[in-house]
Amino acid sequence: MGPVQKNRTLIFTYGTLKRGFPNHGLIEDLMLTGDAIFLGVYRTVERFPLVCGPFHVPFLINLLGHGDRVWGELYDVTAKGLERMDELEGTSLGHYERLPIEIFPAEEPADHGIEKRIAAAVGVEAYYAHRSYGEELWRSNGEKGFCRYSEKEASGYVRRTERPQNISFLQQIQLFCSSSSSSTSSPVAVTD
Ligand code: PCA
Repeated sequence: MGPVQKNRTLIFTYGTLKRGFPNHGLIEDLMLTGDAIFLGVYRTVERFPLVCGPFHVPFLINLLGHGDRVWGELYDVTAKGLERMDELEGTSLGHYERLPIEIFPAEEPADHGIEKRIAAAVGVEAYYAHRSYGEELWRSNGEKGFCRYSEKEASGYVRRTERPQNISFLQQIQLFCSSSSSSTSSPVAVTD
């Protein structure tokens, strides 16, 4: 293992980026060039809602104290790796927002230099549901979450390329929220 480098960010992944899940290919690509390093299985110190939205896409919601301590995987990524991940998560489009999170090792860390890596990193961050819809998404899931995005949750996942192209991701989220919450009126029609 080479020296711990600066300008790296630790990313806690909890959804489709994890090993065995549909977007892990991106991390695999990044690992080939040293732009991502797997550090181990971690859990959040605090409880957070973890829910599924449209297409079984997982969302961690920034509502501390609700839900469970969430399980995920920690990666050390370079600036280049981070850029690719931000792009996938649509941070500039308001899909997810990358914010700090506190975590602890749930298993023996994969990397023994972990303390040094944590010290050298800019911070540990995760991709949360954007604040513009996070709370609403939590409510429309009946305020029920899970502690781990597992095969069961992921089994209905629809890849971006296979989703309807005539409606944006944020519109899909709105549609999901309005059709699954009992308190609101009928869902918005998305016909042309
Ligand atoms: N990808 C990111 C955020 C949600 C998702 O599916 C992750 O796995 O952490």
